[in-house]
Amino acid sequence: MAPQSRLRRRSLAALTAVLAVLLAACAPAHPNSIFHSHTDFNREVDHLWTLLIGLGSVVFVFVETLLLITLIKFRKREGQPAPAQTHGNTRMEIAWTAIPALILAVIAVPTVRTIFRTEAPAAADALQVTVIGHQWWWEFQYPQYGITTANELYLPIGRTVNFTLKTADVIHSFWVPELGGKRDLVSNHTNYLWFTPDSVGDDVFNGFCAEYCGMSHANMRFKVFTVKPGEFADWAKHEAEPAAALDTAAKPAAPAGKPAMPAVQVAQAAPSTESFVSFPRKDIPAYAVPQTPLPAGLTFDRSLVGDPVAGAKLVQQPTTMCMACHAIKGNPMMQGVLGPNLTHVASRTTIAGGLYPNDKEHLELWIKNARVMKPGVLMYTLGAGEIDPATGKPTEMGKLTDQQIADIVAYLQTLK
Ligand code: HEC
Ligand SMILES: [Cu+2]
Repeated sequence: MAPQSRLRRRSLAALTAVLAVLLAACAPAHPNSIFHSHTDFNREVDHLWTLLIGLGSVVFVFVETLLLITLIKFRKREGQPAPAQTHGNTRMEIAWTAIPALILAVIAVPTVRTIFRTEAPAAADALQVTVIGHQWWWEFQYPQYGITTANELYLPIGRTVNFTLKTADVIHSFWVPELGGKRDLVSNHTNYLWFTPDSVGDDVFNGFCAEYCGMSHANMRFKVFTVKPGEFADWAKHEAEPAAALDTAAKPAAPAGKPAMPAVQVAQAAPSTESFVSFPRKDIPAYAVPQTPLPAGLTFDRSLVGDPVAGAKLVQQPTTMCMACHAIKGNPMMQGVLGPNLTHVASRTTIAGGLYPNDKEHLELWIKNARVMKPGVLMYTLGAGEIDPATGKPTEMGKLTDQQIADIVAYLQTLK
């Protein structure tokens, strides 16, 4: 092949690659991009980054240009004598020491300023949120409001939120790329992080664990909803309330064939939030909806209709084990802290650290065999005859029938 056409081919290939990269940048949604700043924290970091990449580019272009000129101009030519050899050039040496030192000084000032700003204590009137990392889900407490929830944060726009970061087990890292972080959750040590969400438009943000923490590290996600202050107040008021009580005693037995669906009405009549626009959020953007495929081999009899009243009784029976790990506010039997608080579990859009949508189908399979649904979880395999992947044997725990699970799920879905 003629060298001319080889060069043309290579340039064409290079151009195509560059174009492909540029085109990739045109995709409309960048849901997990750190360059879409929606907080003061991220904007601080972004300014610094822009400055650094700007100065870095100037240095790069300058050095590469000099290099190219030198390579071309002073390249070896046929019949040329060896060039004069020089040793040392004080003026140049001073220049190439002083100029980088100056550049570093220019970089150091805003860098240190950004570190100090983002490490400073949050404003005293900040919204306080305690984040506790668990293998592999997030516990969120709002001590000022008496709320404990999991895997979904609601934050009011315009109010600084101060996160107190802790872990129940190993090191995790709290990161919402578009809002701020990442900052580690370290055993026996408390870290802090604050930012002020100012998003208008985008209001659902993906969060991640950014420090490898074991088998289901990649399944330890969460969501942040930034809402108007009024909506936040409604949400907080509702979340602080005890769970909607099902009248387990007084209800007459459901007529055969038509199970007690009216009991769900009881839950809806509980004190709730009329002004809250969408609760739980209905129109979730595609990038925030989990697409996790279901594990093979799990089945459930979908023809069953659950009875929430029976389910309410089941969850607080010692044999089902739920009480060992889960709390439901307002039910003195349910005080467990090893798993997510279930008081308002139906108000969340996802379960299991953002791994699955929070719907009937996924809840049923989850309770039947959580350890198949999400590798490594503490929650037992509870379905009768199900193999517990931790032991490879049929489970000894719960031994719930599909009907019992359907009842439990019907109850959980009333916990709005
Ligand atoms: C040994 C402790 C344990 C027992 C027993 C247990 N769970 Fe869990 N449960 C957990 C843990 C831990 C998680 C979180 C797992 C994860 O996401 O990694 C969880 C998650 C859940 C979730 C998803 C909640 C969310 O917001 O992500 C539901 C619903 C649930 N459990 C219901 C039940 C019910 C109902 C029972 C009884 C039938 C039960 N669990 C028994 C520990 C337990
Ligand atoms: Cu992790």
